[in-house]
Order: sequence, then C-alpha cells, then structure tokens
Amino acid sequence: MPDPSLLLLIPAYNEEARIEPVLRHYADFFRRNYSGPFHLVVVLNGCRDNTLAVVQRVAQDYPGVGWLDFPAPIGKGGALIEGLKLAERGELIGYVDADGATGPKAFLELARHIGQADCVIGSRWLPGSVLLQAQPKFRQFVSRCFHLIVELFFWMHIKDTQCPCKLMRREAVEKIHSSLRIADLAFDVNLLVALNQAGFRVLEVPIEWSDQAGSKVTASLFRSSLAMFLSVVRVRLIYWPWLYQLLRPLRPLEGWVYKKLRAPQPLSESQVQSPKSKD
Ligand SMILES: Nc1nc2c(ncn2[C@@H]2O[C@H](COP(=O)(O)OP(=O)(O)O)[C@@H](O)[C@H]2O)c(=O)[nH]1
Ligand SMILES: [Mg+2]
Repeated sequence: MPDPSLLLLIPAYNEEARIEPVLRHYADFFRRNYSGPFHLVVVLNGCRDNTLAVVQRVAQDYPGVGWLDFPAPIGKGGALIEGLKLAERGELIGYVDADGATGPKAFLELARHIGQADCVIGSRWLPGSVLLQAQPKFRQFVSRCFHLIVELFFWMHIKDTQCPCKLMRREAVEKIHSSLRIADLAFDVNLLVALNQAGFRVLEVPIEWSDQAGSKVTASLFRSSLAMFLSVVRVRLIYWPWLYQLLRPLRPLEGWVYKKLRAPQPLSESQVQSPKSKD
C-alpha cells in the first residue's frame, strides 16, 4: 500500500537566505523515501526580500512544490490558517519551519507515528529528543515560562507546544479549522487546544532538532513573548464564553496593544470560515 498523501506547509517570512536548501532537501528526500503523493506548499506573506523568486526557482525543478503568497502581514499563524485551507490535498497535513531546524528524515519518522493519534507533534523537551544545536539559554528560559503559563491555563500536559513540527489527519484539520484565530506565534497553542477540545488525540514524540541562526523571534523576543501571552489569554477566554462576552468592550484596547507590539491581530469571527470538505 502506498503511503497516505501528505501536504507539508512551510510558513516563510523574508527567508531568501535560508529556504532554498531546505526546500530542495525536503523535496528530494520525500521523492526518494515516500511512496504516496507529496505536496509542499510555502506560505509567504509580506516578504520584503526575494523569497518568492527562490521558491519559484525550486518549484521549477520539483512539481510537488508550490506556494501561496499574501501581501498582508497575516503572521506565521495567519499563514498557517490559510495553508490549512488546502487540507483536501492531503490525507495528512503537517508543517515545519523554513530554516530546516527539523530535517525531512526526522519529520518522516514523526509521520510514522500517525497511526497512534490524530495529531503527532515533535518535542524538544521529551527524553529521547536530540538537540544537535539547542536554542540560546535565555530563549529556553522564556520558552519554559511560556510553557508554564500554557499548562496553567489549559492543563494539556504537552511539554513542547511550540515545536514547529506537527502532523495531523485531514479530518481533524477540517473539524477544528474554524476555531483557529491566533495569527502570531501562539498559533500552535490555539491549534492544540482546539484539537483537545474536539476530542482528537495528540501524541508528543521526541524529535531531532538543530536551532538555526537567523531567528526573527529571538531578535524580537520581548515583543513576540508579550503578543504570545496576550494570545493565550484570548484562547483561554474563547473557551470561557461568559467572560469573553463580558470583556468585549476591551477589544479596541487589545487591538491597540497588538499594533504596538507589531504583532498580527487575531482573526475575527467574520474572517473565519471552514475549508472546503472533499465530499
Ligand atoms: N508566513 C509567515 N511566516 C513567518 C512569519 N514570521 C515568522 N515566520 C516563519 O516562521 C518560522 C519560524 O521563524 P524563526 O524566525 O526561524 O523563529 P524560531 O525558529 O522560532 O526562532 C520560519 O519559517 C519563518 O519564516 C510571518 O509573519 N509570516
Ligand atoms: Mg528557526
């Protein structure tokens, strides 16, 4: 039996310097090691460099590689929400970062666990994970503080919600897509909480990871962390509808804070629509 069709999304913002070898490595590896259909879609938005031209050059060599390009600053989460609308292209849908922190071999090993769950996520904090190059110490500290907040708010017992290496079944994506609102880097929390609430099983497995130079998150860690905190509060409130309604008058203030933090605004109810289902 061939492997199930797989759609891999890669969000990319100003990645002209890092993305080309990563795309070629993934496309090559899956061509040789994966027997089912494989599509790789780069989701770009607001790039001010030549990322699009680089992706187009790679796509000429690999027919399975494509892209979506949005001019608006929709953020990494916003880009993934758009990409997940293509769910009908794969029985399995996953995403990784453009910098190659997780290579294709490690991603395929992760995919092999999907028989045991509806969503499999890589973890840098489980015993057995291999960190060829760890994140800087201060980034790790901030990451653990964030983890603590997420655990207090949602009690999911997931050690690494933020690892950008996740794979889901199409049914799960289609069911929860309309619950995805968070456009900044706390998108992963939004996704995992939605899967949990909908009763899907999330399995966390150790991953091989190598932190890459050139992170835009580390470069703006304070701003990014504040926006992520605000976003997890919002996700918490979405599941407490009475409080959410009560705090509605504070919306303009929230919008102002996101703007000051130069973070993408969460999607409003009217912006959210479910992806097309195949049947
Ligand atoms: N589409 C899109 N991708 C983004 C945006 N911000 C970050 N990314 C992508 O998210 C991934 C992680 O970014 P990176 O700077 O490597 O952060 P780190 O690995 O968490 O330190 C990369 O693939 C980036 O190109 C954004 O605003 N839009
Ligand atoms: Mg990175």
